[in-house]
Amino acid sequence: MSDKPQYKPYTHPAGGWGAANATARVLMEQSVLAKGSRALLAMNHPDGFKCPSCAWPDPDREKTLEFCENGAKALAFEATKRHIGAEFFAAHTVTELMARSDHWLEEQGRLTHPMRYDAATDHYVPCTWDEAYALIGQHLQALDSPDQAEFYTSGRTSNEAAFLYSVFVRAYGTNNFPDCSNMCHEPTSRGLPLSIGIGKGTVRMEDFGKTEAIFIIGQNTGTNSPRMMTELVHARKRGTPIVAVNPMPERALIRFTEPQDPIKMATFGSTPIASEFCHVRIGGDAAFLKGVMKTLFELDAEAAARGEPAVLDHAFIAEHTFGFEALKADIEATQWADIVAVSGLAEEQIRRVGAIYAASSATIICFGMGVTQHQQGSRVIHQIANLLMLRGNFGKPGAGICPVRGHSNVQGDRTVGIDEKPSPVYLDRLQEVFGFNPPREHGHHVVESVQAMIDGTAKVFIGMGGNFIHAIPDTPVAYAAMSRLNLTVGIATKLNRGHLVHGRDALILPVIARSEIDHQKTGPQFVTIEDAMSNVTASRGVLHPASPDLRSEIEIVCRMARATLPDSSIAWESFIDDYDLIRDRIAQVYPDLYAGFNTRIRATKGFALPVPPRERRWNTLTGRANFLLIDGLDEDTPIGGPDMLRLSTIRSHDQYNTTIYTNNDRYRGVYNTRTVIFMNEEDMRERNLSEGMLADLETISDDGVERRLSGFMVLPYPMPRGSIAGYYPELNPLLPLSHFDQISGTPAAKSIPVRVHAAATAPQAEALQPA
Ligand SMILES: Nc1nc2c(c(=O)[nH]1)N[C@H]1C(S)=C(S)[C@@H](COP(=O)(O)OP(=O)(O)OC[C@H]3O[C@@H](n4cnc5c(=O)[nH]c(N)nc54)[C@H](O)[C@@H]3O)O[C@H]1N2
Ligand SMILES: Nc1nc2c(c(=O)[nH]1)N[C@H]1C(S)=C(S)[C@@H](COP(=O)(O)OP(=O)(O)OC[C@H]3O[C@@H](n4cnc5c(=O)[nH]c(N)nc54)[C@H](O)[C@@H]3O)O[C@H]1N2
Ligand SMILES: [Mo]
Repeated sequence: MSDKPQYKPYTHPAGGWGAANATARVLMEQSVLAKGSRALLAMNHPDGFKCPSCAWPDPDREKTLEFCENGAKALAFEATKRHIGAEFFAAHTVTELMARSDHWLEEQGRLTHPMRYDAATDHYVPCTWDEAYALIGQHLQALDSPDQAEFYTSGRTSNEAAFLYSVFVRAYGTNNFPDCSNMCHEPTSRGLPLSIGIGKGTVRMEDFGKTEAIFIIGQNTGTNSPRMMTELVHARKRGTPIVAVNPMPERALIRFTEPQDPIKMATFGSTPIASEFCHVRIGGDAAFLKGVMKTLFELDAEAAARGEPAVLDHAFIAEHTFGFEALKADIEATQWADIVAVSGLAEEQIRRVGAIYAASSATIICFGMGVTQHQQGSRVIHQIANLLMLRGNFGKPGAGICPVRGHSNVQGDRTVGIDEKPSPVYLDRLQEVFGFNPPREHGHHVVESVQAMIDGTAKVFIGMGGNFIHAIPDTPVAYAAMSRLNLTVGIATKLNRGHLVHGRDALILPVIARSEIDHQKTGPQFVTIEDAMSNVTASRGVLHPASPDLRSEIEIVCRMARATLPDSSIAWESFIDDYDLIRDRIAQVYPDLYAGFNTRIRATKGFALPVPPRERRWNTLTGRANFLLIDGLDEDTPIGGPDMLRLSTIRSHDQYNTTIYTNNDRYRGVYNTRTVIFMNEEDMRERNLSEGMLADLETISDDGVERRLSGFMVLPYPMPRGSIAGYYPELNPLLPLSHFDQISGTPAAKSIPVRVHAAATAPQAEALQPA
């Protein structure tokens, strides 16, 4: 195939041979066929390591393989034979590297040596680990206040490393914990507790086998948590209805072939997934959910009139909930015409969905970034909880809420202390167990930490994994702010943009990866993670580390702590030698969750942390599950005139967040390019745009800042009118830092108000190759 941009709409089922081929190809391309295949056999097995790609749990069934195409990609790019050390950095200045694409940076391979930025030559030069820790210690000690440092975490970090990191940072004296979760499922972590008393999902894997209806709202399962497709395929084969709500008809939500089902693959068989595909407008989910609730109230009234069994679970509502009358009044006051206009869905379809929901005595609602990344993302989640509560879908088999988490340990990191708003109970425990007085004042989340950099109050940034600068909004402003810092530290496996946009001093510290053996004084260590269903499991690497100069994240945290707090009475060094000692401390700080941690994690394949709503216990201010309201139907503040479009920034099939594996997006038919926008044909016509033309995008905002991007190729796509989509992180310069969910601070990356016009200068209609 040529390397020119191509657009070739995909009409086959997702999964199947395409996925199997892609798996083999990526292992070959990264030269890890033998090593990679061996590692894949150990992935997600009790004696092996947890897949670094997503947070979907392992099913409790014996299967020889438990991985997916995108897990294989993540592994292949982690286990790659390509390495970059001192010679690589000697050959390229940082300015040169900055001009390269994210894809190129990722392709260079694993980092193998600690590096320090040398401003005189604009190169990263090798340094020793001791020099690196000393530099960090000096900078942190020199600050006027610990609150001038920002300590970022990305969700791949293990429980053990995250726990120690949170102890170190608090012993140093701040709660500044910007976390990838702040850009992701924070509306779940902060919003959902107001409804049901916990910011986690209430569903366990076994519930998928017992459910009578599944909703998937704003989540691209086939790409971002492909192992979940197995549960969907099984459910559909049993005849369970599946309702998908999405502005994009994502291929795997329509038809899917299990890549591990050889008969289906050979016979081109496939399973239809969504029994009802709701082609919602971007930002139309609250309207949709209110429409489904309205149907329920109407059906319930009709049933009562006819003397038939009730549709609402009145017993559950009476015994377990608060605020029912207010919700009822709100829904009754909402007009169908408005619901239809805002959701973009026909009343008839919403009523059909309502009937599916009413007929199911156990429903699961799953959701992803299409729900959370809106200006009122938290309140949309409240509507999901409301809908579930109306039929008592908490605390019974086959039912509940299922936020599909992103990073493999993003949920666990929060549980063990990565939290800018720590609870007083936790801080008291920390004080008791470690004997220091932790700071009580709340710290910065992601948006606040960027603001502190812009304001010049932040001086030091330490990134425990991730690619902060590329994941956050307002890219150019963020770059400038980051460049003014005294010190930036990237603790990472691969080179990324975050290492190139750096402070006056800068360090790149390479780590042992999840798939690699972590050998310490007391022998090979294992770490633990908590998946999206609150199961805690062990992860043991099986491959040899990419270089002898790598260190574990745990060692790096402990040595940073010692260099910064030389007089600390905490025995940091002991934790490096034996990770059991860390788990003992976790058990002491969280006795309700982790008592007997070391014994329990060894005795079984893992254990589940308690989720009180499963027992209909509600840890809320009212002691009940709360029906909560959203004002009106718009989850994003209306701004701009009739030419405003809502832009959703999404992932392609071949990327992992800011890591770009290839420039293809197979299921959406896009090849060799990422600078595209998916657009409804009517919206294109209105703007005199045709397929393959290049367009300019401009954010509509009232803050007086101009945000524009040029040269994005327009692709006609089945999008609802007024809704367009394109890829993150390329489109992040259009996302204002101030455009976020008020309850959680999560940037509204799925609803940027924009104007689109034909590009002023670019050559037109020639860029796209005929497919
Ligand atoms: N292979 C792979 N796996 C991943 C990741 C990855 O990048 N690559 N990232 C990981 C991470 S950190 C996360 S958080 C998850 C992300 O996984 P997802 O939650 O699936 O995230 P996105 O791809 O951003 O897009 C979500 C979906 O929301 C839809 N959508 C957009 N706007 C709206 C809306 O207003 N309403 C509704 N109902 N839908 C909307 C989009 O069309 C898209 O299908 O995946 C994790 N797993
Ligand atoms: N516009 C827009 N912006 C978004 C989103 C969106 O949908 N739209 N999504 C948001 C979401 S959901 C998220 S979660 C964030 C993601 O934000 P981040 O989590 O910060 O970004 P990643 O791209 O996942 O980070 C990749 C880097 O992590 C490092 N890494 C990989 N494995 C390891 C490891 O085992 N240890 C260590 N120490 N480092 C490792 C590698 O160096 C790699 O380059 O982006 C957010 N930003
Ligand atoms: Mo995420």
